[in-house]
Amino acid sequence: MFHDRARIHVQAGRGGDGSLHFRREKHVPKGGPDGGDGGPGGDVVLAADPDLRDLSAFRAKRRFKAASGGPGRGALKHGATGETVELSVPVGTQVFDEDGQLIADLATPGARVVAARGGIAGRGNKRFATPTRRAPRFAETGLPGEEATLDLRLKLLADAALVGLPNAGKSSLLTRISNAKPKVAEYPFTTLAPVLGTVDAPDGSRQLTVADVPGLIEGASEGVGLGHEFLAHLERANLLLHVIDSAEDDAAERLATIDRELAAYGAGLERRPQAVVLNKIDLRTDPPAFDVDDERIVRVFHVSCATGAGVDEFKRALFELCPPRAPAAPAEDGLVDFLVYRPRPGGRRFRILRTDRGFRLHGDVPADEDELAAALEAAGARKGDEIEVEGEVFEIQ
Ligand SMILES: Nc1nc2c(ncn2[C@@H]2O[C@H](COP(=O)(O)OP(=O)(O)OP(=O)(O)O)[C@@H](O)[C@H]2O)c(=O)[nH]1
Ligand SMILES: [Mg+2]
Repeated sequence: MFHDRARIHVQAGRGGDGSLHFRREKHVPKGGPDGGDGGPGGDVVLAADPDLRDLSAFRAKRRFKAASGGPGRGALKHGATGETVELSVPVGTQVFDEDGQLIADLATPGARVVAARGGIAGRGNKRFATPTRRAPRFAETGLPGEEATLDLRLKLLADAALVGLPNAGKSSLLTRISNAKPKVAEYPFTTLAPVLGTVDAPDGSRQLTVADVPGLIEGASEGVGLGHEFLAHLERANLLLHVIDSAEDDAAERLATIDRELAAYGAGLERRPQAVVLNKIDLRTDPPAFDVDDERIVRVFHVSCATGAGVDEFKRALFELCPPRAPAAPAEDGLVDFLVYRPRPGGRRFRILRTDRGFRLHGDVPADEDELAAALEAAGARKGDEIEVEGEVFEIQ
């Protein structure tokens, strides 16, 4: 089974208590305060792992708790930092909070987000000593860690995705062009879960990923058949490959059926560029007629997955139709940037990135301070962390 959704509960560790302690040494009757601080609680972190295929690991275990920080002790000993719990998720996982707000989009290998921040540690009594209060008889307790219920949603990352009615030959085509071996059979709904295939350029210079998604039928967007469960996996494909069984003469009608479902699903799928692949031409004596005037249709191919006719040409063209994605911005001075927060669509004017020194704001500085504060909090920033804004470094207040 393929699991593209999971609901998990994360609980960060509690901060350790500060110590209430006075120095005790031989021949020193009244030592001063020397209670150390507690250690901060451990975070729960989600990290995108390119080796994971889906979210099925979260079927067995859904609750995760990071370790508490250790208590401070005398002689100014700090408590140990609570160990972080790191949960691996497949690349392409989006994280939503209970209100359905997107917290993070872990769309690149290694991308991380702090899903629950560890509690702040309590300070030891030494910290409260002043010239007038030389023997503070108190220390702080640590604060509880954050807790959250999160919805994880995997949206596959592919350059192109195969769409079409059941039995059109989508899986047959993926088998022809890629390393994937999806099941092929003469009955509808053979493919029950999305499959990703890697396609090598004929000259070996590039690779593309193509997703095979279960067949769509009329009503798919409302839950008929299997399709709508998987329409989300089309969202990130730059090109839709519309496979049509051309044995019958109603190709345009079949195209329209699928188009209605894409439009009903929304998310811009109905505006995506499409290549039409008229398959099963071996079953015809004449070439299939297809004259649909639609600006989204960038190319029309005639192929037979049975004989292989037209498949090489299709494969070559696929590399022209899917230009290389812009390479990720080169890391300056070895810094690794991870997207950790992106405001909701509509307000996508800035992003908070995590660097190995702290955080960096990309894009327009938000005029609304609360918006910035919320973004920093969602990104896991704490008071005292550094954030770089337009080349200047600030301490977060
Ligand atoms: N004659 C002929 N048969 C084909 C061709 N391509 C696929 N088929 C057959 O069509 C049937 C369906 O092929 P699949 O690749 O499983 O179709 P699909 O679109 O993945 O179907 P679902 O997974 O059910 O959505 C199988 O019996 C294939 O062998 C072709 O070019 N010519
Ligand atoms: Mg299939």
